[in-house]
Amino acid sequence: MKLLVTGGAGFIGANFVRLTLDTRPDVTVTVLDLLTYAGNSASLPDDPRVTLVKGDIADPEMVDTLVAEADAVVHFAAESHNDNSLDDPWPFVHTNLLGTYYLIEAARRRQTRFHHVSTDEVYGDLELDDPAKFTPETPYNPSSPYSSTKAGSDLLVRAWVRSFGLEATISNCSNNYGPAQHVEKFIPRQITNLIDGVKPKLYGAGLNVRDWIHVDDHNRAVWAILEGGRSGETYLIGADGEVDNKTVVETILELMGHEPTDYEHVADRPGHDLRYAIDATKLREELGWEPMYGDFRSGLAATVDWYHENEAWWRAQKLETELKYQRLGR
Ligand code: NAD
Ligand code: TDX
Repeated sequence: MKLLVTGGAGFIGANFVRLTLDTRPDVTVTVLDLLTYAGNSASLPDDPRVTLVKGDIADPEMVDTLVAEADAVVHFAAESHNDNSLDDPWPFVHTNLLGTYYLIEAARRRQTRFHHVSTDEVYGDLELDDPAKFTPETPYNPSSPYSSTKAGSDLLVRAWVRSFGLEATISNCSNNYGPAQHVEKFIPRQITNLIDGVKPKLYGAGLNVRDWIHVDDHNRAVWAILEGGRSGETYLIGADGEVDNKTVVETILELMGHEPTDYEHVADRPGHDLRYAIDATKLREELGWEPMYGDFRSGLAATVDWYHENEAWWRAQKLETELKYQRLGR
């Protein structure tokens, strides 16, 4: 099987490629990645079964050629960071909307199986005391330029299934953590700050809740959907990992040998979503998926170790990232 993986040099995509090589001896992978600030070819395994093509998913000719050569497409490529989308929304419209459009047009022409990777943020947010969780029936209500462009890309895929018979599935996953995540994101930012002797930065009061899942559990679910998912269906991926940001920071501090109170509050993110929570019943019952990383604290400890052991991977991103946050006042 020949798989085209877009965004395979990013955090989740590169972990997906690694998992694929480890578990599917019959699969070869072509990665299409623009290697933006968020992409890193060093995240990809050095393996003859992987070919990296540097290019833009919004380049229709390149996309058509690569989709024509593939048996299936797994689409991870995106501009993925909310804070950046509040600073400059254009790359989000370009990549998340236009890029997805060109990919599904090529998949339609070539009749190629397509899996679209998306986020729980398309559903907006929940109140802290709301017993509800997001389900595949929850109405779309995105808050930020990032989540609205992801919501738009999901709707394009749904329409291409219904109007043109595209064979496609969609997954909406909660917050991922694990190795090789860019240091702009919450958990790696705090770990690498502490390695650099800088206090963790908590937006606002830190009461916001995210539903954490290990990246390998997300990617095992993507494989389950690719193999067993029904075309046109949306599957929500989550591992019942709700934790508030303050508790995450306190846990990182403890794991790294600091006082749990040794963090600072910084200005809140404008429009900051309060809480995300996933009901993954459909994925569990229909496809038999179960998470393997049940214990967030030990997954977090392994992630802390990864950043200690792989400073060469993240060091080049760190200064630029913190200068950006300084400019944003966060
Ligand atoms: P990331 O920012 O780490 O990686 C994105 C990758 O896409 C990078 O390698 C980048 O170079 C590439 N890319 C960006 N624009 C491109 C373009 N125009 N053409 C080709 N490649 C391009 O993101 P991530 O955290 O790995 O997220 C991957 C996907 O998973 C995204 O679609 C995101 O919306 C979704 N998702 C992420 C999370 C999370 O917690 N990180 C949760 C749910 C869903
Ligand atoms: O320094 C920080 N301090 C802080 O308190 C940073 C960078 C973040 N935060 C807060 C904001 C959020 O409540 O931590 C939480 C997580 O922040 P991010 O890592 O930026 O993630 P989030 O905005 O929740 O979005 C993530 O999950 C869903 C991914 O970036 C998206 O790509 C995915 O779709």
